This record gives sequence, C-alpha cells and structure tokens, in this order.
Amino acid sequence: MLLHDLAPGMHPRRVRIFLAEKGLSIPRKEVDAAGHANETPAFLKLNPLGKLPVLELDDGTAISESLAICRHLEELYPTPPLLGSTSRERAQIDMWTLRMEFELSRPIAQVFLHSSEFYRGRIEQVPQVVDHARRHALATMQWLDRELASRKHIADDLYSMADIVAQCAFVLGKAVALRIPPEMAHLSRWFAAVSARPTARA
Ligand SMILES: N[C@@H](CCC(=O)N[C@@H](CS)C(=O)NCC(=O)O)C(=O)O
Repeated sequence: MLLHDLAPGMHPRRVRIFLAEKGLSIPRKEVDAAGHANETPAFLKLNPLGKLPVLELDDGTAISESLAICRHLEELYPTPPLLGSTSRERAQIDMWTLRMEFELSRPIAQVFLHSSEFYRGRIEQVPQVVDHARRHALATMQWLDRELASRKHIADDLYSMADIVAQCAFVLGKAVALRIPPEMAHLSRWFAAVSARPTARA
C-alpha cells in the first residue's frame, strides 16, 4: 500500500491519524500540490478529481475519499475499532461522522477554499461564501458544545472517526481564524483532550 499524502491538508490528516490510532505505518508519498503535481495526467489517473489523499493498493487499485480509505483500513485492521463494533455503534458513528463532515468540516473548508491564497486561481472564490460558511461553522460549534456536556467524545464516550473528522476540521479552523470560543467549555475540553492524544500530530 502507498498513501499519496499532502501534509498540510485536512483530509489527508484524517487518514494519518486513523493509521496512527491503529498503530500502523505505511509508505507515504508527499504530493506537491502547491506545485500542481496533483494535476498531472499520472495523478489524475489515480484520482480524476485531483484531490488527496489517495491510497494505492498493491494491485493498483486507487482509493480516494478519506472516509472510504479509513473504511478499507478498518476492515483490514479492525483493532482498535474506530468505526464501531456493533451495528448500533457503527450507525451511531456513521451518523456523527456525516454530521461532522457536512456541518463542521465542510463549512470550515469552504472558508479556506474561498479565502486562501492556495486556492486563488484554482477555484472561483466567492467572498460571500466565506461569511455564510463562517456562521454555519459557529452555529455547529454552539450545538456541539451542548452535545458534549453529556459525553466524552463526539459520537459516544469512545474516541472514533467522528472525532477525527471534527479535530482535523478544527486544525484547519485555526488557519482561518475559526477557533473554538473559550466560553464553549465542553467543546474546548473535548478539543484539548483529542489534541493531547499521541496521534494528534500524525
Ligand atoms: N472529499 C475528499 C476531499 C479531498 C480534498 O479536498 N483534498 C484537498 C486537501 S485537504 C486537496 O487535495 N486539495 C488540492 C487541490 O484541490 O488542488 C476526501 O475526503 O478525501
């Protein structure tokens, strides 16, 4: 297996943390996206969307989409479980992972996509999207702060994929001045705990 990686990227970070939580180390190749190496014909053969991460299997299969990569890794290496052990847990973690994807990660990514130097000239940047997405992310944070008053982690008391998606979103949030407001005590407590895990800097 080979992980085509992008060290500063939010989605590749999800996969690296997932691997680290499993105690796995696989070969990785850093792709120079700033230098447009993700737009070459060779890379587009791996992922026609030109996005990272991509997990290339030994038989040449290329899996992109960070959540799909993690699903594959979970099936190969089920311990410790990060996607749930029972059907109830799996449904619960999927539900929260999708909520974190669409209600937190996506709006924070939108702020970055529509305001950063990196995406200037790569996509059509619409300044109005930035304010809207910022408000969306803040509303999600308020909701999460209430949710985390009664449990340790996002989906349940156990650390899971839902936490990984959310913590990676907040790492990107720091780059676009979308930090967790200190008065959100429960969300702050959760973020301090996940950031202190030995895998957080993977
Ligand atoms: N839905 C995809 C999103 C992947 C994605 O947007 N990757 C970004 C880095 S975080 C990327 O490759 N950007 C390079 C570019 O758009 O040029 C996933 O979950 O893997």
